[in-house]
Amino acid sequence: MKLYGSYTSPFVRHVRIVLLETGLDCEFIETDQTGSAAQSPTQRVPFLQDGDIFLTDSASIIKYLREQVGQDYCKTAKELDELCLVSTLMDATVNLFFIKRDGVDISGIPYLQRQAARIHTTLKELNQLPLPDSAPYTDAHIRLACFIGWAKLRSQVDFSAYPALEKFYTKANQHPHFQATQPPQS
Ligand SMILES: N[C@@H](CCC(=O)N[C@@H](CS)C(=O)NCC(=O)O)C(=O)O
Repeated sequence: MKLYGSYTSPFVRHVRIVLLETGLDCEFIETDQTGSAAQSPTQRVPFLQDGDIFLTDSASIIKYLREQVGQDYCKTAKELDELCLVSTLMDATVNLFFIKRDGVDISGIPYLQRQAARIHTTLKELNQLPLPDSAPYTDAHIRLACFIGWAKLRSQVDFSAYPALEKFYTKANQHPHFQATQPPQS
C-alpha cells in the first residue's frame, strides 16, 4: 500500500495519524504539485494506491484504512457533519492560502470574501462545540487538530478569538500521534 502526500498538508496528516491508529503497513511517497498533477485527477494530495484500489481523497482513504481493521468511521450523522464542517473550513483556508500566495488581493473579490467569512463563521461554530481534552478523538477531532496545526504553521488564523479551539489544540498536540506527525516548522 502506498500513500502519496506532503508532510505539510493537514489532509495528509489526518491520514498519517489514522495509519498510526490502525497500525497498517504503508509506504509514504512524498509528492509535490507536479507529482499530484501527473498522478491524480484531482491534482491534489493525498492519494492512495493499494493493488487495484486507487483513492483520491483523504475521506475515502481514511474510511478504507479504518474498515480494514474493523474501526468505525463517522458512525453518526452528527459526527459526519462535524467532520464536514472541518473539511469545509480546511478547503476554504487552504484555497485562500494558495490564492494569496499567488499574489491575489482577496479584498476586492466578492467570492473570496465569502470564503474568508465562511472560515470565521465555521471557526465560531467549532469553538462552541464540546471538545475533548484527551484521547479517544473522533475523526472530526483529529481533522480539527490537523487543521489548527496547519493554520498556525502558515499563520492563517488568529486563534485568540477562539479560546476553546486553542485549548483543545494544546492538549491534542501532546498526543504521541500528533507529536509523531508534526509538520516541518520552516
Ligand atoms: N478534499 C481533498 C482536499 C486535498 C487538498 O486540498 N490537498 C491540498 C494540499 S493541503 C492540495 O494538494 N492542493 C493542491 C492544489 O490545490 O493545487 C482531501 O480531503 O483529500
